[in-house]
Amino acid sequence: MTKIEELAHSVEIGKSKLVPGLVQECLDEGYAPLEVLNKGMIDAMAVVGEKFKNNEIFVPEMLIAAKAMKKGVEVLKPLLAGDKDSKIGKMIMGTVNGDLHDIGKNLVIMMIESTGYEVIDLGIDVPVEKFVSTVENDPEITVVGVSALLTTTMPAMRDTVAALNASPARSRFKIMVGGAPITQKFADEIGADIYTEDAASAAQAAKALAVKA
Ligand code: B1M
Repeated sequence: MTKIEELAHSVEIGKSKLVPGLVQECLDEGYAPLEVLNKGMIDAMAVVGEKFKNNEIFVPEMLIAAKAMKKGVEVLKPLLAGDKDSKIGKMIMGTVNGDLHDIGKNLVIMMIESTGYEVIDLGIDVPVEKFVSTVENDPEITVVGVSALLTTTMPAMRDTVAALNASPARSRFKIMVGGAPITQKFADEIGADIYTEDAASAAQAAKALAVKA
């Protein structure tokens, strides 16, 4: 088993104590930080999801795998976040009402921060009103990021985007959406400005917005 396979296996089975050391060992062996993230952790979470779907594991196992991944991400964070340029913008980001998934959102925040944005993390299970009041009360905010991981919380994303679209402050911010069940078609349908598939493309899109502004 290669070191990165060992890492992926440890994430899958939720070995929180082993994972940070294995991430470091992968880096020491010359794996690039993004490769460690993608092959050693994100792919492992996909396996976890598959096993959950097939009733081979249950919510507690999914939770401990998530905790293990978070520990690993902490080691990678300084490497992936890079040196921040001067501040290029300010945005908020949250996972929609009813949805507790935050690993993807946190990665998106980390990558966007690396471009120079100040990102206010609204957290998980964020009520529609919280997105709206936060952006309305801070004129510096030019982007609102909305994440959803469940097909059952896609309606909450629709509601959030609808409320943001109805805001009197709408002309000064863009709405970015993403998350595993979200598609460009859905983003267009609900009136979001930007859909991106992963953290790296979300960061590119946010940076492009700041350049245009
Ligand atoms: Co949940 N869960 N979960 N879960 N969980 C999924 C999402 C699921 C696909 C598993 C499965 O069945 N195969 C499934 C959803 C099925 C569906 O909706 N069709 C599911 C389910 C069913 C559930 C529960 C309902 C289970 C239950 O209780 N019966 C429950 C719901 C709780 C709730 O939210 N109300 C639940 C609970 C949990 C845990 C709490 C145990 C845990 C989350 C812990 C945490 O996040 N702190 C958990 C986990 C870990 C998963 C899986 C295994 C992994 C998710 C993850 O972190 N992936 C997941 C299976 C899977 O994803 N294949 C699953 C890694 C992460 C890096 O990817 O989040 O997709 P992701 O983020 C990506 C992109 O989506 C994108 O960029 C990120 C980085 O590249 N992205 C954006 C995300 N947000 C973005 C925003 C953007 C742009 C891009 O712009 C703003």
